Amino acid sequence: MSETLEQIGELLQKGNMPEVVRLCGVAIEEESSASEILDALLGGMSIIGGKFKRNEVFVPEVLIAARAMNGGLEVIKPLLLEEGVESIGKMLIGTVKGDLHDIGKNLVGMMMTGAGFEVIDLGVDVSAEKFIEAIEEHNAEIICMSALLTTTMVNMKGIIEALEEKGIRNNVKVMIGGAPITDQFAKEIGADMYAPDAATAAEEAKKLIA
Ligand code: B1M
Repeated sequence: MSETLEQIGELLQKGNMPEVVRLCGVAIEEESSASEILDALLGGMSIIGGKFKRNEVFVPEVLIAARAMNGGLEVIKPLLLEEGVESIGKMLIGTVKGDLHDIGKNLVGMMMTGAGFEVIDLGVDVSAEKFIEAIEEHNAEIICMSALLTTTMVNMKGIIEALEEKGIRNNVKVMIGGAPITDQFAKEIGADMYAPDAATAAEEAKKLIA
């Protein structure tokens, strides 16, 4: 790993967003690939995640690290996206009600855009009502839900039930993901697809609408 990539991981852990953003630009100039820079960002975030779990750092530190991560992602976004790709389908993406984690969701959105989807990002804390309104407004073919908390993953089931009650469940494919989500859980709640990471999500989404 280059010195710049190492520094990116270290500065991300310190939550130094301006430097992470600057060094992502330097790494691009040094011809590091988008996936190498992404690995450096994710590596730093994973160390923070471990420290958070062990109570060595707390919410404020994690929050500023997350801001630095999102800043870095914005810099490499153009590299992750293929240029001039025609839309192959319309997709909604959001983190479910009660959940504010958006880094994984943003990454999935970028990979989906790169795969050729028109992605409408509903943000975080998205209710069933908001998903339904957006499906109707945008005539979306796929909805992608993200959840990072064991307490919010259950809300995915509620959203699928709301689609059924509204009579539109068969109009859309439902994909889910996030750290606590498993294939088994996806089957239990009646989702069409579970993806463990952003790259797989994009591959599976293409298959879903093929
Ligand atoms: Co939170 N947090 N957090 N947090 N946080 C976790 C998730 C936790 C595992 C940490 C821990 O204790 N070890 C834990 C959850 C425990 C549990 O539920 N079992 C936790 C907790 C407890 C909390 C709070 C409750 C803490 C508190 O307040 N006491 C609180 C909840 C707030 C809320 O949401 N209501 C909270 C708050 C926060 C911050 C705000 C500080 C911050 C989020 C900032 C932000 O997102 N803008 C934060 C962070 C950053 C984390 C950790 C450290 C990192 C998450 C992350 O971004 N990872 C996390 C620990 C960890 O995961 N190791 C943790 C990087 C990201 C790229 O991975 O999101 O998993 P991930 O996405 C992956 C895949 O999951 C997949 O693709 C991505 C990779 O390619 N994927 C999908 C994700 N969504 C998908 C959707 C798809 C497909 C794939 O659709 C098809």
